[in-house]
Amino acid sequence: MGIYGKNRFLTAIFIIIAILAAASCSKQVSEEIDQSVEESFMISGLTGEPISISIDSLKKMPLVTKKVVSVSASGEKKDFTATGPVLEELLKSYKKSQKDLDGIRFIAGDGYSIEVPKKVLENRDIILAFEMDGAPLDQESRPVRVVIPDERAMYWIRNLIQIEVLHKQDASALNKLYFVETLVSNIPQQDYTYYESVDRAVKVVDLLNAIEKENVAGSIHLKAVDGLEKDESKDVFLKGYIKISGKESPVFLSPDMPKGMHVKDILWFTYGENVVFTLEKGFERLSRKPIADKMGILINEIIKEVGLASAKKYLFTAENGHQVEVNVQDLEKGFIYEDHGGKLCTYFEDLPQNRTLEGILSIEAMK
Ligand SMILES: Nc1nc2c(c(=O)[nH]1)N[C@H]1C(S)=C(S)[C@@H](COP(=O)(O)O)O[C@H]1N2
Ligand SMILES: [Mo]
Repeated sequence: MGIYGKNRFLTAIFIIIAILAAASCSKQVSEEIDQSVEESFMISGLTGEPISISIDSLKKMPLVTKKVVSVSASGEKKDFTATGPVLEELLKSYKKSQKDLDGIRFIAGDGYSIEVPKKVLENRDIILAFEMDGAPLDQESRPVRVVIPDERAMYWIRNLIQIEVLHKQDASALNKLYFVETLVSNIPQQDYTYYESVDRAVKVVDLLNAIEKENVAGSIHLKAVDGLEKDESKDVFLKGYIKISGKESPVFLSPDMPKGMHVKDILWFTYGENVVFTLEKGFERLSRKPIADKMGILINEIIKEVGLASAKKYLFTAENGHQVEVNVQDLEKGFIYEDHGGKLCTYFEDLPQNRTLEGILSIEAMK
């Protein structure tokens, strides 16, 4: 390489260094600009008008710094230190207390949202963290990461943009129980791709329409086989699917919903005065008993598990429309089992078998 060539080489290196320096410089500048943007989130439903809360104003409030452990759905644990005011402190400036609220919903910028039930509001500190481990939050978590020590990480919402204060009517008594297996065999099903497999799913809209045509108010309460319980807004629920075959079914999900909002292995969920129960999942949680060459579950155990209203008589309805009334005393001898064709059937031990139904759809507490 001649002198001239060497110079050209050095010039090229110099230019590259200059470009890199400029790039890193402008990156720094853009980060600074980003941080100086007034970050904020909204609170709705607390007072008449929605309120905007700036992160700068949070920083001026009494702060807590707390060592916390988050436990993910898979059981993985992470330790960190969260810094921020508690929600109760923020509500105090509006003369409110979280203990008096019916429920709140945290809404994130990425489409994730979660309802925090009254029980959690009554018992837990809710930290509105703007710092983790002494450093500003990462881009995914800003402007606030909610931290509720001793509660599941599903409540620890990142990227908080809104707190919706919920106003709830008293939950209605549950009068009618449906079996999901029979329900879904009578409504349209479709293919649903779930990771590597193609399973079957139904639209939540179709499922709920098969139960009740009228508009039902209130949240949906779901319980999974591992004991997880969760409220979901009707709006969110109606946009989703229930996957009914393959892994983790029944699972509430939707292709355009963050995975953290999916509810796997549903044992039951409520819809107004109705509760939809999965017999197949009942076998994993309730005691089973052999009937002939099949396994059954005591009807009373199912009723107790879902909290169906007590009554003197219960009306059993099959998918073909056949109905029988059963006295509460006879119920303790009753079982539900799945026959060889996959149909859910009733069986009443030591009783005349005129109470037997095939393709059982629902059990209703008679008023
Ligand atoms: N904005 C937002 N926050 C979220 C979620 C999400 O998808 N988006 N997932 C939640 C769920 S289900 C869990 S288990 C935790 C996971 O927290 P990690 O990512 O810090 O482990 O965040 C919660 N907060
Ligand atoms: Mo999660």
